[in-house]
Amino acid sequence: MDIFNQIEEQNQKHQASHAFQFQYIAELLNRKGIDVQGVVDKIKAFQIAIPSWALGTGGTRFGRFPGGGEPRNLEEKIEDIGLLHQLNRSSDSISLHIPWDIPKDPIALKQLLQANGLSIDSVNSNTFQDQPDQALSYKFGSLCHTDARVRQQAIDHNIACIQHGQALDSKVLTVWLADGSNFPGQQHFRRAWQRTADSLGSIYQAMPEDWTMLIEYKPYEPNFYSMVIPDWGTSYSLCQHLGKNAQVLVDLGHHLPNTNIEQIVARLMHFGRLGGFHFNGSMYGDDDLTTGSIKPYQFFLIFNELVDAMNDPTVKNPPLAWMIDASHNSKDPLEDLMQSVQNILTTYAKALLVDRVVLSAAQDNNDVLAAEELLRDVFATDTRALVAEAARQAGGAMEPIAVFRSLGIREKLIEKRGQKSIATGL
Ligand code: AFD
Ligand code: MN
Ligand code: MN
Repeated sequence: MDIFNQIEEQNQKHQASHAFQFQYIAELLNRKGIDVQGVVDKIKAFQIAIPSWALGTGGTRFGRFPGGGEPRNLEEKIEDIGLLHQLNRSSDSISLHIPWDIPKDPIALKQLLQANGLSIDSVNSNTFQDQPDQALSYKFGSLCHTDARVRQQAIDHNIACIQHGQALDSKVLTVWLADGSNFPGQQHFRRAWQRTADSLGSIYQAMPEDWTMLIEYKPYEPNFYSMVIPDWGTSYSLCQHLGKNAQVLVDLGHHLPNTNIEQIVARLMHFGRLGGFHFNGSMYGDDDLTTGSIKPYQFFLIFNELVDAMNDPTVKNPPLAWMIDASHNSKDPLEDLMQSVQNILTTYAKALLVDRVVLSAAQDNNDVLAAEELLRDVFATDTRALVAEAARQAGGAMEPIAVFRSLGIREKLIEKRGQKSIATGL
């Protein structure tokens, strides 16, 4: 049986209980004067890019435990994401990482993308690993390096990434740097910032007018003393230095515990400088867990700020590039991605239900309890039936993981690609 029929059949199986649950939430929202189909339409329109490096099992510091059937090349990665998109109708693009995904035949790839209903989201550069054919080492940094020749090599790599992206109609370059220092005194902080800014400037100059550069920050790496771009402030300062086509990228896992991420996204959108978003979940730091798995309330508060700013016509922030950035060490990567997408959509749906007029009034009147209770009430609302309805209307599966399992997709991938195939990535 093909996947389309299987989706139909599974949806039929769930239809009775879905209709019951959807009717209940629709009635509840109607009473509050919310346009239910309008919410469903917004959920349908929300698309989340999948990174090519999240289709295989992530490595731990001590080893890698692949589950089998991982994509062996870019074509197979596209097939995997095409499948995801067919199931959930919410993952219509793919982010590439160079040199892991150098497109060998862009024309054929574009056809494959089209056949799968996909496009290329962003192109990510990699100057955090030395490649075998590389002349100079990034041991002491890349764009921040003290040696101009190393910086030039890293600049050239980023420009090559832009060219690969152009061949596939991408318009976004994402830069994440592992540059930093391991010990106090090792690096001159001000000069390291300046060298990084100058190097990014050269890349920015080489970028086509209609491209965006996303600059990702991260507070630490294991064994580190300092990162050159540790926080949103540094990322923002670099964007200011570069120009209007540079934007800050927020990765949910790149904050120290208890950081108020919702406030960060609100600030950045207020400044018109939030360009993109990497979804994942984290307990301690850059854990790259399933989105929404650890701190669902915080995740909702973040989405609440995003939606608030997206709905506010006075906010001049460009549309955001949404992407999952996760690592799957113990779950099937495709199942984990589907779980993440579901969690993102149910949380987005909640944020859409916030009555912003009432919330603003409570805030202006300093009615602390009313403001907080309004958010808590929405957070407690079960939005799963709204997301299932969006999937159903879009021709996707109301229970995508159930379809994935009942079709034995992983087993078939293992049969085709082998138990020991390993996808490129970290
Ligand atoms: C690393 C970083 C960051 C980045 C990814 C891809 O932590 O999240 O987005 O590599 O470059 O995992
Ligand atoms: Mn990231
Ligand atoms: Mn990360």
